Amino acid sequence: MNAGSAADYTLRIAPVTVELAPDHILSTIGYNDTSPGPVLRMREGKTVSVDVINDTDVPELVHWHGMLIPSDVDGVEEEGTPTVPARGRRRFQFTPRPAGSRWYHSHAMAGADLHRGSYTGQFGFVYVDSGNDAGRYDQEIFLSLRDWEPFFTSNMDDDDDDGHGGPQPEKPAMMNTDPNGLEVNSMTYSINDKVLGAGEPIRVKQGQRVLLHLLNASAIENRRIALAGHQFLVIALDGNPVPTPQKVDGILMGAGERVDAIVEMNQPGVWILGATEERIRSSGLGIIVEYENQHRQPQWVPPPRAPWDYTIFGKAGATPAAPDQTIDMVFEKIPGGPGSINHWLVNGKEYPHDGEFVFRQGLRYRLVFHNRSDDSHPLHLHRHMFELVELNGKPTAGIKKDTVIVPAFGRATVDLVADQPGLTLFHCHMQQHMDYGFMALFRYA
Ligand SMILES: [Cu+2]
Repeated sequence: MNAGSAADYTLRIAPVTVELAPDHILSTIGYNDTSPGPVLRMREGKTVSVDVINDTDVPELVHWHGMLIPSDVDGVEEEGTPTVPARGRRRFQFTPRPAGSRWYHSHAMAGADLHRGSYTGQFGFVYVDSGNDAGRYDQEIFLSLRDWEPFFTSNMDDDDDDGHGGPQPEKPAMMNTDPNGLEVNSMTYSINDKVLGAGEPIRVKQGQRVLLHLLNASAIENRRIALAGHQFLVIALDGNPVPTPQKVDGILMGAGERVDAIVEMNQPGVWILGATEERIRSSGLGIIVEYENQHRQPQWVPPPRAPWDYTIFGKAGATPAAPDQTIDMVFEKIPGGPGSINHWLVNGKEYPHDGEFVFRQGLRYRLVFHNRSDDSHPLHLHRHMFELVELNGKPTAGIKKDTVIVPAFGRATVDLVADQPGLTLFHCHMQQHMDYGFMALFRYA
């Protein structure tokens, strides 16, 4: 902890330019002169020090998403992590765990300022290595899905959201029909720092197994992707191996979620890996996959439209242990009306609440997420992993996550053991929803 000695990692927060394409260069805030920031590799269980240097004029926070680490280093002001002051620096020390695909990003509030927090380029992968990775793949590639140049709009299309057409167990009999307020949308999309076609392709050879680490680093949107001509073998969700790996044609990821998937390269050609929604893909969200000695135009083939269903990756027939306590959480939208921003309620109130959410150390909790709104929300619990036990009435077990999409008017139930004393933030991972009420703080009794 000696400030004179070098830390294991240094992250410098400062203005950066991102060359999405030769004719499209934008200015944002990033880490170490790049966005995304560097892929940080850490060893599970080996304590690390990180110097965060803030070369901007506002206080910042670096959150370590998906790690089981104490509140004072988690990177969340509400949990008591000290901010990194404007033009200042601070050293953090923690022991990364568990192994798997994690990420780091700004946890600053943004409110109506679309140049702050997770709207900026402050994000990157952390890969926590267990030390006994079998490594049954030929290439390992990190891909983060992003949108840029956000703006307010009252006309939000959400073709990517599931739930419309599916079961809607939480649809209220009486709907609030007030006019909707402003949501945030984007003009430009990328994978890592390049729009489709502007960067180097992923170069593969026939017969290779390619391990993709996928992250939805969007501040505001869930995203569905596919790789033309190929299937993904999903092996981990939010960095945690799934009980039943399955092949799928498309992957839906909520903001903040990660998926690890193996692709067997058995279809020589030149293909597009990208957003299934045409507008998003043609606005940049894609990357070319090019087989050796193949030179034709990149091909896109729409995948069969199948709903995203986490439960296919679960343990069939397993019943989770009964919880010691069940906590119901009901989420509702207060439509903002023209020109104003929607607000969000957790159990009838915007954040902060008066200490309703309490864990007792060692007890097993069941959280029931009732989404009584017409949006799908990626809900994130800090500093803990939960096990998905039910989605819209379908039971499951064995899927460990830190973020779960609860579909529009849908319900998800998760179990966890309260074994990480300290303040623990819970929120929707869409920055705008979090900033306008969709947040709760758990404390330990
Ligand atoms: Cu939300």
